[in-house]
Amino acid sequence: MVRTALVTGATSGIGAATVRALAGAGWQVVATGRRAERLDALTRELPEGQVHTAVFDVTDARARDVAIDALPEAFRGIDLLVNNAGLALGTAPAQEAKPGDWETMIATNVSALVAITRRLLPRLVERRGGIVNLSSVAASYPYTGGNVYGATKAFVRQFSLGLRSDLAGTGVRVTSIEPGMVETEFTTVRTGGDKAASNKLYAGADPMTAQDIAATILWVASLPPHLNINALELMPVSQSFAGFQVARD
Ligand code: NDP
Ligand code: 8X3
Repeated sequence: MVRTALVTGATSGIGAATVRALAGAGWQVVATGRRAERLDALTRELPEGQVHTAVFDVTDARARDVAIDALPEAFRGIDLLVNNAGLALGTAPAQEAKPGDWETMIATNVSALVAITRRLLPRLVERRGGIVNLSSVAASYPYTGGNVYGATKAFVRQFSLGLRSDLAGTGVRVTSIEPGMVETEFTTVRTGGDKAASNKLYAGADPMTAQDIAATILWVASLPPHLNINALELMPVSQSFAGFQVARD
């Protein structure tokens, strides 16, 4: 039986790579995001009929409902939800951050993620499906300027564990994927379009790639049904931990 995945944030980075990886493994995929032309290009790359695109802003409740209601019959039975759409905005310390950036991160990374999950849960339960949520190392390790972004990802991690608890006995699997540095458009978005800052961050660092994370998501989704990866933290070898800071007089 062909299985169907719905991947949010499929226009770029980890989401686009996940659509390619799942489709390559024979899954049907609903690919979502705001940039229609990117979704169209992705669809053209893959065998006809394997990908259905749904263009909507995850923070727009009405657009979300319309898109999910409009899924064609062949794509309605979702077996895997990949909650990937998300973003960081800004690197300033909390006392200098823009409140609007905080609101956007919470709306996208938290409120939209829980709404989509709630909406699709009955179908996932019916089909003993799975959920993969994109959290981050920022959920566990605070860093200066990570404030609300890290907090949203901590929410995602804890929500994932809470879902595991609630879904006991349903056969539905839930995984929190917690990557460190992955080279995507993430930093360009975070810096408000500063491509040079993005290039500088990744230069010489040998960061993880979107394909690395997509292969991990595919692996998680392909495990035998009695196995659940609760949480999985990944980093490039080049990235590790630094000590606490001390502010002195
Ligand atoms: P990208 O910026 O490359 O991709 C982000 C995706 O999210 C895009 O497809 C974008 O689509 C989508 N998105 C953002 N806002 C919305 C919205 N309001 N409605 C619909 N879609 C939206 O970043 P990544 O691939 O790196 O990020 C994917 C996920 O992985 C995020 O949740 C991120 O926090 C997480 N992550 C990333 C890490 C990294 O180092 N790159 C590390 C750890 C976690 P569009 O703009 O077309 O709508
Ligand atoms: C993205 C990784 O370290 O930039 O979630 O917060 S980090």
